[in-house]
Amino acid sequence: MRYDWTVEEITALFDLPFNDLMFRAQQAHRANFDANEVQLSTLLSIKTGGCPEDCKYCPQSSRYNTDVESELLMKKEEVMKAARAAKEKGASRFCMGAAWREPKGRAFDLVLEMIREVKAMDMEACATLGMLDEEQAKKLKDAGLDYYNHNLDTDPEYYKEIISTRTYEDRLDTLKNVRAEGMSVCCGGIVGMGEAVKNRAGMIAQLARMNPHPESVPINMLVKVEGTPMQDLEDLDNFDFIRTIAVARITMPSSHVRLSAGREVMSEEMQSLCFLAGANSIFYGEKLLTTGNTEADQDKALFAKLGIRPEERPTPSSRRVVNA
Ligand code: SAM
Ligand code: DTB
Ligand code: SF4
Repeated sequence: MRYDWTVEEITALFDLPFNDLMFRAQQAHRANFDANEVQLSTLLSIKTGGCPEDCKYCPQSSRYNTDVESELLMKKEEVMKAARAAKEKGASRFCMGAAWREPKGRAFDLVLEMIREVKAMDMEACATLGMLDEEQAKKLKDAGLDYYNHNLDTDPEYYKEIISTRTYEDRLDTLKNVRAEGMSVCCGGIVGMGEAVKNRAGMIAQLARMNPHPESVPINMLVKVEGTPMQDLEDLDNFDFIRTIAVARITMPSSHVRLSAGREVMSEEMQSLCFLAGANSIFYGEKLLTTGNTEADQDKALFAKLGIRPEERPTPSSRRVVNA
């Protein structure tokens, strides 16, 4: 396994002829995974809107005038109902998201209770609650949390154009605290925010230089939400997105690469190319956090056409690891 990828090397991967890139991605994928299995995670926004941060892509920031209203933390019973439904539909992981800068006070204690109950249902638990200090990471671990999602979103250079209320370093510190407690890291970014290929390569380099690599790498296509500063950005070329997935697969061969936000507007053929490029995880269920997602029945139909099976609960330690 390599942890010394340079931005130049990664840019060279982005520049490969498409068929060569896909071939390399398939080789890495097949050496580490069953190429016909995809892991299913279901998301729930347990605390929506009213966020003090200024992430320019995000409909939940209180600074932008979007249709998202600020809501209170959901009641535990409602969250458990959603977790049970996700399990019944076949998801192996339940991810709870909160529009917070960081967790605080009684609300954090309530989230810890939710995590304990999801674990009692025999599902993997993931949360994304903003920045964490060491003590908060420990509390999450003690509650049984398996994964913590905290994205880098882009490379350190382009980051300054996207968010001003927290630094890249803050993000890396949170990831360090998650790792120190032995939780699995879910960390990726967004493509289609007007960044250049070198920024995409810079983001992948940040992820692929982590040792160990994040176990889960969500690659989101920007969802352009009305009212956010990014509402009128130009559409990303689909091939640029597929290439990003392939490069993530090659550089982080034993990580789950998730075809994340943006699937709702992708054709079946586009999604299939993403799977061919090495994506082996999706968000499953009709909603992401505040925006729509492909219907579960449509996903099942596509899986049937492609001969893809949902992955049973993954056991990272038993994965074969082969160099790219
Ligand atoms: N507030 C917490 C945080 O920022 O860490 C957790 C929730 S936040 C919504 C989780 C991630 O969702 C962001 O880091 C970003 O990568 C992704 N995201 C948010 N809005 C998006 C959009 N419009 N399109 C694509 N991805 C988006
Ligand atoms: C991630 O990388 N993508 C998810 C999850 N982690 C939390 C969120 C996507 C959000 C898309 C916009 C929305 O629904 O609000
Ligand atoms: Fe808040 Fe997270 Fe949205 Fe940023 S991405 S505005 S921190 S909810």
